Amino acid sequence: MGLITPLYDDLWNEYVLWSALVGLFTFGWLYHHSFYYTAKEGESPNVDNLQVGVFPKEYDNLKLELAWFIAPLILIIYLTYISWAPLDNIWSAANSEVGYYGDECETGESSNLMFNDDLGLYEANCYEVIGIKGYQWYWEFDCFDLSEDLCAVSTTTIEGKDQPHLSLKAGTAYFAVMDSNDVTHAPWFVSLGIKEDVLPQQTTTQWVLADEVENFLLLCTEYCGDDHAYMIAGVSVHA
Ligand SMILES: [Cu+2]
Repeated sequence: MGLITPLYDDLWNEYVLWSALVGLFTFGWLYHHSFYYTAKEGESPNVDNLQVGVFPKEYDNLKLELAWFIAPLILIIYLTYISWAPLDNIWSAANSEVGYYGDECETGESSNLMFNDDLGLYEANCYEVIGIKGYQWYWEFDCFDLSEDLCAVSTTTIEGKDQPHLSLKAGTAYFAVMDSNDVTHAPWFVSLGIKEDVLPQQTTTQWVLADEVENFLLLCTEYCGDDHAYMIAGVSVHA
C-alpha cells in the first residue's frame, strides 16, 4: 500500500466523481446548445444579426457570469482543501515539525511503520536513509551504513538482463536522498505508487514506506534517452 493509503483512494474517488460531474454538465450543455442553436430549415443562419467584432451587449447576464466564476472557484477551493493532508504527507521534509516519520533512526532503533486509522496515513517512530542515483541507463542504490537486514544491494535478472536490486525491510520508513549523474530521471516504486524526479547537481528526496512483504519493479518515468525503457531495478521488501 505504501503512501497510497485509504485516504488517497478517497481522494481519487472524489476527484473522479467531480471530473465526471463537471464533464457531464459541460459536454451535456455543449451538446444541447449545439443543436438548440442550429438554424432551422429555411431559417436565416443569423437570426440574432450578430456582427463580426461586435459583442452583443443585450445578451449580457451578470448573474450567469458570476455563477460561472463562483461555482468553479468554490469547487477548486474545496478540492485544494481535501488534497492538503495527502500532499503534506507526501511532501513533508525529514525532521520537519509536521513530519510523520520522526527523526532518523539511531542504530538498533526500530522504525516501526504503522498505519494510523484516524489520520488515514502512515506514521513511524523514525526513518532510515537510503540513496538513489540515476545514470543513463541504470539505477544505483546506496545503503550507507545500514545493516544488511534493513538495506541490501545486489543484482537480479529482469527480462534476461542483469539489473540492480534493492532489498528493504517491511515495517520501515525509508527516506530516499536522490540525484542524477547526467539527465533527469524519475524512480517509480510501482507497487508503492510513488515517484519523484532526480536531477543532476541537485538533491531531491522521497519517502519510501515499505509496509508489506512484496517484490516489485522500480522503473524510470522521466524520458532520459535511448534505453529509458530498460532502466529497471528490482525491489523486494522482506519480513
Ligand atoms: Cu531514466
